[in-house]
Amino acid sequence: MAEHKPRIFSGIQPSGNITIGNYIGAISNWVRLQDEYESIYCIVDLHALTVRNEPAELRRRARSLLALYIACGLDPAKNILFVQSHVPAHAELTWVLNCYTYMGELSRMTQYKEKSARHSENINAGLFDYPVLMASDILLYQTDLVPIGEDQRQHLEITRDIGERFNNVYGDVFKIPEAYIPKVGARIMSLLEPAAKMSKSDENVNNFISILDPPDVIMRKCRRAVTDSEAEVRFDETNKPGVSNLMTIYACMTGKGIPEVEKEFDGKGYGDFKQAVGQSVLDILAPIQDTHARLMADKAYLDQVMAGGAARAEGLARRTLQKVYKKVGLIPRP
Ligand code: AQP
Repeated sequence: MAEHKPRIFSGIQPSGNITIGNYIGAISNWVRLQDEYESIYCIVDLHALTVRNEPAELRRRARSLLALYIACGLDPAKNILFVQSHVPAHAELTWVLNCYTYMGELSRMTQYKEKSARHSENINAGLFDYPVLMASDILLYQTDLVPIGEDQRQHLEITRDIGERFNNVYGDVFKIPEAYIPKVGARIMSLLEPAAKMSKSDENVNNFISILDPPDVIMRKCRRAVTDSEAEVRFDETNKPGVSNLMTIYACMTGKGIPEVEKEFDGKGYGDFKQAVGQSVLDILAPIQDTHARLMADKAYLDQVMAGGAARAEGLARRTLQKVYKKVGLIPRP
């Protein structure tokens, strides 16, 4: 009998070129987990509509993100890789779950508060409802584990709350998922403002390293990253947030522990340290960038992966959606 593996679901919005924060906090863990789990990784393009995009650019970024998933090491033969808008069940389940989610709990979401402050000209209902779409993404697939960065912890908690609330009324319809948040690298900070999270949609490109930045840009951004006046490579997130963030990046890129990094740079200045951080990022990103460029030139292959992934995801998602429709009292289509 085939062994039944627990299931993973996760995704990234094509809201910009993904950063080393997205790579360290999410994708690198997905790659590590892909053999142990049946994994479903989504390009959550519907989520990206919560802010304004240039349509052709959004399409390009979604395709590029699929190429990056593969270039980072996600094997399309082992994992289901697909685009959220290709599987209508995500939007359909969102409507149902909206009716089981309270305005009060959505208005407490940190991301909603931050994004509505940042996009005060466009505080749309989609931004408010973002966590319900995310809950639908996860619950549709009867997911066991959701590997995410720290910033998504609150959204995973509301996903669990919505799922449990629904199950309490209708029986065990949804599996209640657990979060998988890495111990190191769950919150990579902005390079120039280390009190804020590194984000791909940041207006200042010097705050993040994009996974597709050319080598000279990566080295320059590392050189310019904010540190402090102590000239001591020591991990102390409260008093040395900039240096501690660079240490975390270096540790994640090299696979070294933080104490080992402290020892390695004992007595060395920030110049040497930043050079080493930049080089460690380049070493990881160079092969990813090469593969990404090759895949982007092969539209037929990316289309084939997208179509195959959507077909497999659709089959799983429909099963859950039909169960939900039946439970809430909708007539099955004759
Ligand atoms: N700085 C970060 N450090 C560690 N993990 C991070 N993630 C995001 N930023 C960091 C994780 O990456 C995954 C994808 O996130 P998303 O695209 O769905 O949305 P997000 O969390 O809002 O990421 P961004 O980069 O900040 O996007 P924008 O700028 O569009 O809002 C998630 O697992 C997230 O935790």
